[in-house]
Amino acid sequence: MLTVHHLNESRSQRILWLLEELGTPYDLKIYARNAQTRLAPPELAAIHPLGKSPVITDGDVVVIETGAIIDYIIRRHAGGRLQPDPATADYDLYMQWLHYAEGSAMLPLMLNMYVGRLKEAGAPLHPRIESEIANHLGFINGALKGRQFFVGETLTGADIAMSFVAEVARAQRKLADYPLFDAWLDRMHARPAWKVALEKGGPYALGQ
Ligand SMILES: N[C@@H](CCC(=O)N[C@@H](CS)C(=O)NCC(=O)O)C(=O)O
Repeated sequence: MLTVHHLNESRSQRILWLLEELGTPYDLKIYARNAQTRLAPPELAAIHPLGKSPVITDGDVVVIETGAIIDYIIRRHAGGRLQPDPATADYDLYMQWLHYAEGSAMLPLMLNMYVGRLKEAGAPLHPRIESEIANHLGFINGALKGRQFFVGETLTGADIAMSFVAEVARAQRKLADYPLFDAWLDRMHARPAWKVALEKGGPYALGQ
């Protein structure tokens, strides 16, 4: 049985959403962040030495990293549902979004969060951080022109991977200038599986 080791208010919410969309059975273990530091509790490091979430276990197999987990679940537990046919160009685009979400898009948003904690001391870094955020959100918004989903005509793991980017951008009040990405997030929030995943994993409260 697949087990999702879920940290409250975190990226692992995406994995719950994926599993609810697929209707794949899973066990859920919830870990609570330290209220002061927001770090994961030490019990998570017993699952994987990084002590981060998401992490899944499947028998003896331990998988970390959102994109790899989405790929693993879709290949091993879903018969390839929620991804394009690997022989198609859509699959190449799908892989791009799966890697891009954490590999590129999250970096300036995370920098904004951490540098924001420096208050005035961080001021010299903000112009560069803001221009990088605008670069990425502009690219993402443009990619959604004329589309309901990131790839093809239906939901894929790419939408699931990209959801945390949208959540954090919205929490940082960055989405107003990117209406296609903003509206896409509203559409994802309206999905029944999203709502079930939120009930199980608990709401996001990602303010800085
Ligand atoms: N790129 C990784 C990031 C994992 C990550 O940093 N997770 C955060 C939650 S959003 C975490 O576990 N933070 C708690 C900690 O660092 O102690 C992924 O997407 O899986």
